[in-house]
Amino acid sequence: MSVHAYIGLGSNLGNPIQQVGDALIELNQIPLTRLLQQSQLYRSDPVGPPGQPDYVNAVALLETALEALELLDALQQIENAHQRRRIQHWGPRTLDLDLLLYADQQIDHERLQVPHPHMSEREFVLYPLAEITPEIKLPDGTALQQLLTKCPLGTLAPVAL
Ligand code: 5RY
Ligand code: CA
Ligand code: CA
Repeated sequence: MSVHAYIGLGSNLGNPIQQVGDALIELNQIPLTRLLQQSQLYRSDPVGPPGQPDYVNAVALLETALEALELLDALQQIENAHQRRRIQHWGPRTLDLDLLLYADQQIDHERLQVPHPHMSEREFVLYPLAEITPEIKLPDGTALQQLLTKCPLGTLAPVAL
């Protein structure tokens, strides 16, 4: 049985455009998984600790036969292959892969919370997600379009390639 899963990608170190571009290819190479859709790449100011470089973000839609925790393991392997180092909480990173949505499941596990706990307030998640699946609802029934009305674009803008 395959399900749809949405992944948030982010990078603000070591050529972020390339990190995110490479990660999209690597998502498609996860076992029992294929990349169905990807958003444009977006640039935005960092949310969190000040003094970080700008972020590049995107959202991908996967079809996968992996369980949610198996998919999480695969995402963390890709982060590790990108030399991700955990120095500062919410600090700069070469690659961050967040499991945003998995089927219509709500998951509260010590390693994984789905939907991603902060996705409803983050313009760098909601706008790329709307590009792929504008009509989506979260597992609690909230429409993405409803969340977007409360989430200004801020500094988010498509990356000029
Ligand atoms: C808030 C705090 C920390 C939101 C808040 C983080 C990204 C957060 C980022 C990213 C952009 C972080 C996590 N309130 N800023 N800041 N893109 N990740 N633009 O992917 F997201 S650190
Ligand atoms: Ca993360
Ligand atoms: Ca994140």
